[in-house]
Parts: sequence; C-alpha cells; structure tokens
Amino acid sequence: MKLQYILFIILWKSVTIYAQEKLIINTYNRETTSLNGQWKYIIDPYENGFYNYRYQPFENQKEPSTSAFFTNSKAKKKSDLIEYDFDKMGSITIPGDWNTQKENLLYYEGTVWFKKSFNYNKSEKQNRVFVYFGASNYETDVYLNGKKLGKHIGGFTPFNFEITELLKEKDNFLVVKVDNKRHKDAVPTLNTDWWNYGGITRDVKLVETSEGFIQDYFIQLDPKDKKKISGEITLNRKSKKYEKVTVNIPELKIKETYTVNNKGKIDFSIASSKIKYWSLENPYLYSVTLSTKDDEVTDQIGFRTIKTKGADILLNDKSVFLKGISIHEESPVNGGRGNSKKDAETLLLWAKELGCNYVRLAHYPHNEHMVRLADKMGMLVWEENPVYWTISWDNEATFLNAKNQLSEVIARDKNRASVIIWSMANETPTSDARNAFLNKLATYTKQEDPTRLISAALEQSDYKGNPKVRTIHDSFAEVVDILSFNQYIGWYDGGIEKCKTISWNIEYDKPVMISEFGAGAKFGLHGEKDARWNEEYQEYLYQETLKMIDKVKQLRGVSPWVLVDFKSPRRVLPEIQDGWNRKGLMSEKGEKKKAFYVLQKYYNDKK
Ligand code: GCB
Repeated sequence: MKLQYILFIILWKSVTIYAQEKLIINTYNRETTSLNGQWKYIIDPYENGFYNYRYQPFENQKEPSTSAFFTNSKAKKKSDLIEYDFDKMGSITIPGDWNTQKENLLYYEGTVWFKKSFNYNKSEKQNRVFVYFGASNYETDVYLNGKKLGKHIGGFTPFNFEITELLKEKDNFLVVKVDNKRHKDAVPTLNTDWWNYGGITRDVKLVETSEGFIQDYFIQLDPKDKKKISGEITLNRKSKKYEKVTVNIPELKIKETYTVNNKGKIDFSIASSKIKYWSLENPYLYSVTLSTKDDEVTDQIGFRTIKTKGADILLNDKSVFLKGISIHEESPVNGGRGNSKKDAETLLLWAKELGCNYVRLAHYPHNEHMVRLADKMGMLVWEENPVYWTISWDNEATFLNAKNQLSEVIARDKNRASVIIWSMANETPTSDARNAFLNKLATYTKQEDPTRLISAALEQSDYKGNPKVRTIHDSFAEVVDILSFNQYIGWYDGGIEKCKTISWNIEYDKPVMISEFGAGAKFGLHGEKDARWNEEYQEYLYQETLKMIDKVKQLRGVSPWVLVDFKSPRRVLPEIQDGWNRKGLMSEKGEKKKAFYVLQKYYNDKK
C-alpha cells in the first residue's frame, strides 16, 4: 500500500512537471510578435516572491497574496504594504544571460524574476495566441496577468503556452521566474565544464494562429525510397471544421490535398523523380508550403538520406568523412550565451574556414539559427542532449527530464537536413543503471526519428590491460550507429610523445568518430613545444594526434575540442585561464592559434 502510494506520488510529480503543451514548430517562418527587448528584473536569491515565510508557494493559495511577484502588485493606497515594484527596478536585455549583462550576477545561481508589459490586438477575433520561448535556463515558471501558464525544465530547448483566454488588449504583464541553481538530479547535473548562464537566453515571441493550425510536421525523403517524399502533419484544432491539409512544393510541381484523421493528423507519401538532393556541395532547400482553410506555413526543407554501411557514413549513398569541430554556444567576441543569427554566422563561417563540413554542437541543443544556417551552408550537424558526466542514472524523474529535453530538440529540428546525428550523452561512466538509461533514450529517439543516426561521446580504455593498445569497452557501443569517443592522450593522459606509442583495436564494424581531443593554449604564448599552454604545444599535439587517430581503420570523422575558448568556472589558473577553457583553436576574441592551421591542412588534404 505504502509503495503504491509512493509510486503514485512519483508518477503524479513527473506528470505534473513534464505535462507540457506541445511545441509549435517553425515559429521562425510564422508571423510573430517579438517580446524581445528590455524587461524589468528582480534578483531573488531567497525566492521571496514565490514562497511565504513558512516556505509555502504563493501559487498554491486560492487567491495569491499580493506579495507574490507574479501578481505584479502595486501599492494603491498609502496604507498598502507591497515590498517590491517591478517598474522601479532596472532593465535587462532579453534574450540574454544575466551573468554577462550585470557585473553582480557573474557567478549568480538562483532565481531572477522578469517582467514585460505589453498591449496586443488580435488580427481575428477567434484567433488563438501562444507565448513562445526559444530557451531559458534552467527552471522557468511563467505567469500572465497573475495566472500561472506553466513550468518548463531544461535550459536549451523551446516551449510555449497558450494565452488566448488570459490575453487582454491593454496592459498585459508577463512575469517569468527563472532559476538556474544546479541540482544533482538535474540534466545537466551539478558538475559541468561550462558557464551556467542563467536567464531567458533565447527569443520570446507571441505566435498568433487560427483556431485550427498546423502545429507539427515531419517531412523528409523516404529513407527506403529516394524517389518519394513522405511525412506526417499534425493540426491543433478546436473544432472539426479543419479537415484538409494541402502540401505544396511548387518546384517539384507537387500539390496534394489530404483529409486528416480523427486525431487531426495526416501521413503522406508523394513520388517524384526530379528531386535535387541536399548535399555538401549543393545544399538545396525546397520551399514547402502546408496549408489549411485559414493557416499557411512555409519551410525550407532539404531532402537527403543518411545511413551507415559497415564503417562508412553514407550521405545520399556516398561515403563522407566528417571534418568537424566541437562548438559551445557562446557569442563570439562579445561573450556570454550566443543566440543571434550573427553569432551563428560567425561561428559557422569560422568552422568553414577551418575546412569543416560538419560541426558538433556541444553539449546541449544550440539555438535554431545554428541549424537553419547549417542547412543553408551545407554543413552537417551533431546535436547533443545535456546528459553529461555523472547524471543520477537511477532516478526516474531525471530520465524523464532527459527524455523531455531530447524530445524538444527533435521536435524543433527534425526537418533540418543538416542534422544527421542525435547524441544521447557525453563521457558517461558505464554501469548497469547508466546503460539502461541510455538504452531507453536511444530506443525513444529511434521511435521519434528513425531517419537519423544515433551516437554518444563515449570513452576509450586499455585493450586487455595493455595501455599501449586502446579500445572501446562499453555496451552502449552496440547501440550507437556511429561509435564516437573522446580521448586526451597528450593532455590529460601523458605527454605528446605518448601519441606515437598508441595503437587501436576497435572491434566494431561501424564508423568511428573521435568526438574530442585537444590541448590548452593561451593565444600569443610562444615557446617550446613540450611546455603546456604554449601555442606550440597545442600545435604539436594536433600534429601527433592526427597521425595517431589515422591508424583507426574505421575512422570516418573528427570533431576536436574546441573551436573557440569558452568560459568555465573550473578553469582558474591565473594569467593563463582566468576563467576560460583554453582548448580553443581560436581565442575568445577570434584570434587563430597555430593549431588552427594544422587542422585546416589536415582537412584540406583529406579526401
Ligand atoms: C571533455 C569534456 C568537455 C571538456 C573537455 C576539457 O572531455 O567533454 O566538456 O570541456 O573535456 O577541456 O577537459
């Protein structure tokens, strides 16, 4: 009985936490109203605006006290006691992390409240309106006009709430509580090697839709037949009058109308012999328009296949070597969490200059501009779930959280031709609980998207106790389509000379990818190649590592660590690190270190 009760509570908790409204995809191509700009904010380390002095949440009260910050109350009479006032507070730019905008918040981990007031006129009376967040780190509670819309957990994926009933023409106030405290059971967990930027870090917008609208679709080349475009489309409809959906790809002279089933869904498959495939040389995107009686949405979609065969990765049935680089989502030159189109463009152009045809977006989903631009540029992409190092593998809520974050990035990016790999995790220590956790994530991913490859950045180890021969000893290697692993021989594992002594025995007939290797170097620091932090050390390590990994016969890709130096509180060495992980091939200001040219040459020479 007791156990049943506990199970019920766990289930109830997980359902209440994760029962999210379904994502509206492709808000990028819809008419939206931006709520970006200046927002008022209150720093609230004790969560005084959320709990009363008995630590009971105000939102559980029938009529929340005016002390609750989400009520945005004002003293009306001189006798009123209200101990806050958003409108008298300072402003902060949204989207944007708080750490780099406010000096006193550089290391802050806790709650900040944000408030935006706005007026809104719907274009049609019966229309619906949603508020959409590109991402906000980490735990987000959203309120409109004093009423709770919902909660979102996870720092790097989009979410939305319907606000049709609460929205007024004048004086709406949207209050958002964001808490970036780290937790052992969270995803990621307490320990990472990147800055825990807090705040509303991506765009906020209002999406106005008709009563029945196209919420979601997954349109791609039929993985089994390159002469067919297939897909599914889901409507969100209040009434059954939305019955038909038209798929229009003018360039292919495709225009077909379908009737939805009782769940508001259609599945379709259309033959066409004239499809120009999306490729690295010609990243061709078709304009695909979906329409109902009064909704229309267009997307730019590339059609390609991605598979593996033995040790080969096949893009449109042709073998490809992934010339990659790992990237963190930091704004080049300006610093802080990156978000803008310009940030994406700078990073991807640097990767292109390096000779890359592929990027590993580490260690969490990056913003949508990155993948959209990769689609246009013909750059392949690895997207990663922030299951990093030591997650609470036994905790069901942690699993549901990881799964939910993964589901949101898949929902957002499943129509992007550039995205070829969903990565489950990074450097996770093997154990039964971890294996079960990752297996469940992989099974779920294959169900959601059977058209892409699965991987995870694993770790290597000695082969049968011999430190000179390295292998992968991890049962998750059986599950992945691409066998990726990180290795730091010459940096964390001995000196550079060691690279010359290592050989590999990897017994899988799968493509192998080295998802990380690297060395720290401070831009402008020159000297002996055996002295750490010199650019020459990093240069030499790249030379020796590339020779060493070329001995892996199944090697089909590399994404060294990392394109640009990035901020990390773990990196405290004065005069060298000063809060920066220095493994970038470029400094945080975009200056190229010597190793940049080593990798560039390797990629340029590689077939
Ligand atoms: C790793 C991690 C990465 C770190 C890097 C380092 O293996 O995957 O997140 O930043 O090493 O610099 O130590």
